[in-house]
Amino acid sequence: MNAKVQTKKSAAPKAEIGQRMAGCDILIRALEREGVECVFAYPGGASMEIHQSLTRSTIRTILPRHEQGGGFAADGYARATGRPGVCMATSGPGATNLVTAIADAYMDSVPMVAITGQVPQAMIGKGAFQETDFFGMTLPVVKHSYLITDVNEIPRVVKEAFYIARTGRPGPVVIDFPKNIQQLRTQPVWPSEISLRGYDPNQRADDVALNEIIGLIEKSERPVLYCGGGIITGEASGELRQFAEAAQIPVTTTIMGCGAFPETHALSLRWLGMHGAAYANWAVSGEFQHRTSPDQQMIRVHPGADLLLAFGVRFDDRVTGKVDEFCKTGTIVHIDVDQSEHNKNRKVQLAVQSDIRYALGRLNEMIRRRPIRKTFAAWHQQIAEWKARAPLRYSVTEEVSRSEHMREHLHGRESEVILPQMVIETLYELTKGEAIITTGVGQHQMWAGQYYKFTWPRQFLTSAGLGAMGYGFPAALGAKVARPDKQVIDIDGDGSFLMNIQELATAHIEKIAAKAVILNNQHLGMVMQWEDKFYDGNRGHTYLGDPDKRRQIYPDYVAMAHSFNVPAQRVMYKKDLRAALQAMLDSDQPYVLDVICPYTEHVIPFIPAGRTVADMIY
Ligand SMILES: Cc1ncc(C[n+]2csc(CCOP(=O)(O)OP(=O)(O)O)c2C)c(N)n1
Ligand SMILES: [Mg+2]
Repeated sequence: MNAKVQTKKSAAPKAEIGQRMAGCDILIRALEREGVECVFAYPGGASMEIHQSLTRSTIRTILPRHEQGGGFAADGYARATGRPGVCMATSGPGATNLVTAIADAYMDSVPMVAITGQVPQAMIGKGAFQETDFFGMTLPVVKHSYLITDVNEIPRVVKEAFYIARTGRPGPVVIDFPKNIQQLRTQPVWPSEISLRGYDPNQRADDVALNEIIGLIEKSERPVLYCGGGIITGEASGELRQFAEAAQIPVTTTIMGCGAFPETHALSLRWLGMHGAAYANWAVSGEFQHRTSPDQQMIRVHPGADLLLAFGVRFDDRVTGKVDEFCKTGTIVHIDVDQSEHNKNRKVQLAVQSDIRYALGRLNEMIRRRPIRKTFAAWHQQIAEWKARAPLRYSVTEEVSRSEHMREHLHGRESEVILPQMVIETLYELTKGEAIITTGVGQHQMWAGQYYKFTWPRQFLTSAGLGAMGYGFPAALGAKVARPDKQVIDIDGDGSFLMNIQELATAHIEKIAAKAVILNNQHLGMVMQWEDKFYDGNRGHTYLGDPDKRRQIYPDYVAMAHSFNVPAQRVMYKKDLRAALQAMLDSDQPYVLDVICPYTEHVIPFIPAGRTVADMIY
C-alpha cells in the first residue's frame, strides 16, 4: 500500500505538546503511548541510543539471542493477542536478520512493527559501515514502511505505523530510524488523530450483496464454509459459529483459520488442502476415484459443494491444489477486507469487500428475521459417511517395524516405538486441549495441526504462508510473554528447532516458561517424504544425524538445553512418554522434551503439489 497512503495535513485537532527530548526518547514515549508492553530488541551501533532510552522506560525489553528469534517472538506475541508485536534491530546485519520474520508476518497478515537503526543521514548511500537500504530491501514484504527524515515526524510515524499494522488486513510496518535523528532534540507534538488518504480499512458489505448470499444458500443443496485467518484477525469467530449453526452449514478452515471454528464441533470438517482431512477436501471439490497419474481421467463418485462461502481466505495453492479443479462445480462467494485478493488465484461468482465480522453479524441479523428453512439433511449424511470412512488415522506399519530406526534404537523393544502422532494426541489429552501450540515447519507441523484439536482463535500459531523453519520456539516465547496464564508449547522438528536454538538463553534469562517438544526423527522429514514419493527415496542432504554414528542421537538437544540451564529430558520408549509429557507440563520453567520418533512416517492425507482431490492419498 506504499504508494497510496498520504496524510491529510488538515486533520490534527488539539495535538498535545511534550517536553523537549531526544529523538530516541520520543520514539520510546510514542511506543508507550501506543500501549506497547514489551519489545524484542537486539542492540548495535545504530540502535544503542534507543536501547539507552529503553532502560528509562516501563516497557519490558527482551533481548533475543538472534534478531530472527526476536522477530518471530514479536510475531508470536502478535498472533497470540492481535496486538502489534514490536521487534528492533540495529542497521545492516541486525536489520537483515529481521527480514524472514517480516516476510512471515506479511504472508500471514500478522500485525508487527519492526524498528531498525539506520546509519546517520549524512552517511546514507555512501556504503557506510553496516549500511543497508532496509526500506528498499523490505518493500515487497511490508504493508507499509517509513524512513524517518525529520525528528518532528516521529510521533506521527509511530501512530500511523501501529494503526496501519493492526487495522484492515493486518501486516508488518517497518520504521527505519537514522542515528543522527535519534540524537536530535525537539518538543514532540503528539497527534490526537490519524487520517490516511486512500486507506480505509473499515469496509462494509452492502445489504444487497448479503441478501444475495442468503438467496444462494437457500437455493443450494451442498453448501460449505471455507474460512481462513481473516476470521481470526477480524475477531469474527463468535459470529461465524452463530452463522454456521443457524444455517446448518459445515465449516472447513485453512491452517491459518484453525481455531476460528471449534474443531470439536459437529459441523467442523477440520482443515483442508494438501494435508487436510480427506472429508474436507471431498466436501469442497467432490469425491473421485483415486487415480495414480494425472494423465488418467477424473471420475467423480460424489459431487462436492454447490456453494462455497469463502470467508477471510486467499485461495492459497496449498489449499486449492490445481486451482481449476478446486470446487469446480460450485458457486463461490468470497468475502475479504482486502480487495486485491478477489479473483487473484481463483475466479469467483460473487466477490464482496467487507470487514468479515460486520458481514457475518449482518447475515446473522437477516437470518434471525427470516430463518433459512433448509436443513441440508442429505448433505450432512454424506459428510458423516465420509468422516466415518476416512478419519485422520495412523498405525505402526510394516515399514516402521522394519525400519532402520527399529534396528538402531529399538531392537527387541519394537512395541515401544513412539509415533509422532501419538505424542500430539497424548499432549492434547494431558492439556485437555487448552494449550497454545506453536510449530516449526515440516511433518511435525502438519501432525500438530491434525492431532491437536483447536477450539478457540489464536490457539495455533504457525508459519503457514512463508513456512519458515525456526519459527516455533521463539514464537512460543512471544506467546508466553503475552499469555503467561496459558501452557504454551512448541511442537517442533529437530531441524526447525536447531535453527533458533539460541533462544533457549532468552527463555532461561527472561524466565519465559514456554515448552518445546521435539519430534526428533533425525531428518528433514518433510523433504524426505517428498524424496520417498518423487525421487525413489534418494536422500539429497536430508539426514541430520551423524552418518558415522547412526546409533547416536545427534545433536544432543538435552545436553544443549542443560548448557542453557533449561531442564530437558529425552524419551525413546512409549511406556515413558506420558510421564515425560506430564513432567514437562508440570515444570514452571522453560523445558525441552526430546522425543525420538521413526523417520519412516509420512503425513497423510497428501495431495501432491498442483494436483487434485482425485490424486489424494489418504
Ligand atoms: C528456513 C527454511 N529452510 C528450508 C525449508 C524447507 N523445508 C521445509 S520442511 C523441511 C524439513 C524440516 O525438518 P524438521 O524441522 O526436522 O521437521 P520434520 O519434517 O522432520 O518434522 C525443510 C528443510 C523451510 N521450510 N524453511
Ligand atoms: Mg525432523
